[in-house]
Amino acid sequence: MGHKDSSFNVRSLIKDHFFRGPIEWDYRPDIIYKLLDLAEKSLSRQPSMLELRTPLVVCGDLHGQYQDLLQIFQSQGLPFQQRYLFLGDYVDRGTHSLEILMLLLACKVEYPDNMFLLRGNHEISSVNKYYGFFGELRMRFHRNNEWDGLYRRFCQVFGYLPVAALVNGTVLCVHGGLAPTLKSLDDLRSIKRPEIEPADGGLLENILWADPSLDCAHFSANTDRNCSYIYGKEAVDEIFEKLGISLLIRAHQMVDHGYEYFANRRVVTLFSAPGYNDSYENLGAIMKFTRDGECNFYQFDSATPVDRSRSRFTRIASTE
Ligand SMILES: [Mn+2]
Repeated sequence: MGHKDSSFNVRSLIKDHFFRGPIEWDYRPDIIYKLLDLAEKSLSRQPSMLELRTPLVVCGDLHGQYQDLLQIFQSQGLPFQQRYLFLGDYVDRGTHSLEILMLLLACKVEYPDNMFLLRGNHEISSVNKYYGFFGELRMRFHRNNEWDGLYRRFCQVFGYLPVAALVNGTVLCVHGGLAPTLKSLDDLRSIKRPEIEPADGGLLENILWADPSLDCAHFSANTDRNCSYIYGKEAVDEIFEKLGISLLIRAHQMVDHGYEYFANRRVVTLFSAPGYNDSYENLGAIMKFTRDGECNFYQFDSATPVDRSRSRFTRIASTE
């Protein structure tokens, strides 16, 4: 990683990130481009809908909170000893989207069967241009206008992120949730990548942006997001039947306790950015599946540089 070192070794990049802890890295653009090339190859080798088995740790939105990502790895195990699925929204809002992407993409390249990264609605150029990531790159790579090319390359690679994961054949994971045009798992399997800017009203856009809601029984326009749908309990029951699934794990919304159930515990929202955006006092949570498919939630407080002693993980009651 040193400036005099022209070689690039993914494993030492990962090791350095874990060894040095929550610091800001002075990445060389050529190293970023090399990692993005490797990550794009790795991501494009895997299908649009991943099919995974437990054990597995599932994590929700990170939003640039790099220290909280490190907390997750420290408490749950490094990615060579533990399998992870992230539900997207790596970038924007927080200050260190770049560190999160570098570490997670490096882990994807080095441990392709232990690191799985779904796409969130913030891994879209028309979103992350305005909510932090673009500005972070512009500020950090203002010399020689390097930020422009880097930003465009990141957005291309985002287009290769898978969009859904099916765990143990019955647990569906997707960033936002359900859509009225989702009729079978094959609809998810056949989403073509790269779709760098998801088409208006298309299935990809809908599942990246959807929210569960008590305000409708079935589906209704998602007026808070200005696109996609809100889905109610009847929509959940109907689509679960069609897809043959028993649980939907999604992220996309800040919830006070880091996780929150909906529709008789058939849907769970998972959010892994505690103290979100420096403006909320929410906890973060992750969901850990044992080999047998049993799951527990772990909640954690934010790891701010001011008071890192607050960092802690609490195991809470298992799901039924
Ligand atoms: Mn989101």
